Amino acid sequence: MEKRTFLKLSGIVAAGTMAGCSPLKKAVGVSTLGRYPYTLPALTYGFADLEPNIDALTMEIHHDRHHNGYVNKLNNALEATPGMQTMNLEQLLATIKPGDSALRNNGGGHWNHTMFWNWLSPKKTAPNERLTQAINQKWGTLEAFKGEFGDAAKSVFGSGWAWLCKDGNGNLFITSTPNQDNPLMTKIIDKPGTPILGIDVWEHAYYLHYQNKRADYIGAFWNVVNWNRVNELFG
Ligand code: MN3
Repeated sequence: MEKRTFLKLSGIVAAGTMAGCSPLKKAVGVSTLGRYPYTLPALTYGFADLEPNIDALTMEIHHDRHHNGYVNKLNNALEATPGMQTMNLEQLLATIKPGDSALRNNGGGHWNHTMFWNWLSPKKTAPNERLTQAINQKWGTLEAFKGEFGDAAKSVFGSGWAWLCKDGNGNLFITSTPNQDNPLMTKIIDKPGTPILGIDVWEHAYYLHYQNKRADYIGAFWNVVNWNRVNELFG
């Protein structure tokens, strides 16, 4: 991982840990990723605030039940592996191996969802000049980038995520991972990187409103992307 980005992610973690209680309320981008024992971060907006793009009931179930489940199971898995309790979540994800199923599924689940809530916003935002330049350099236009990212999200077979990542040289690339894997799991996945945007394409993320129409959910996702957060992570 690029040092600058790693420090930035670690800084977020440190800020979350020091603030103690519900730091997600303070500012977009500040998370409670922290360390063991992990807690479910509060959303910075209401369940209904992303409607009609993402419906309130989906947001509520997704956050309160699915994400909460990953947090609880991650803490349970870490109870059994005390040697890993002192790592922060990014270190943990970089350490685990393919056979560490509970830590892989639930550590990934907690990281992915904490990031996901902050990649969404009811406010209209846009990529800044620096990010726009990088996107144009790689894909030609923002629309072309969205097309390729959308194709990656559509072609995840079953459950998983699509990502816009930065590699070690700061170059952008699109990738996807199955289940709750993510590009920080350097010992597990083929194409490691630092995610600066991700979309959850598990059916639980969209099925109530969109049923089998994953492409419509992906289209609507762009209406609620928090580009301020993506700009910040791009650096
Ligand atoms: Mn999910």
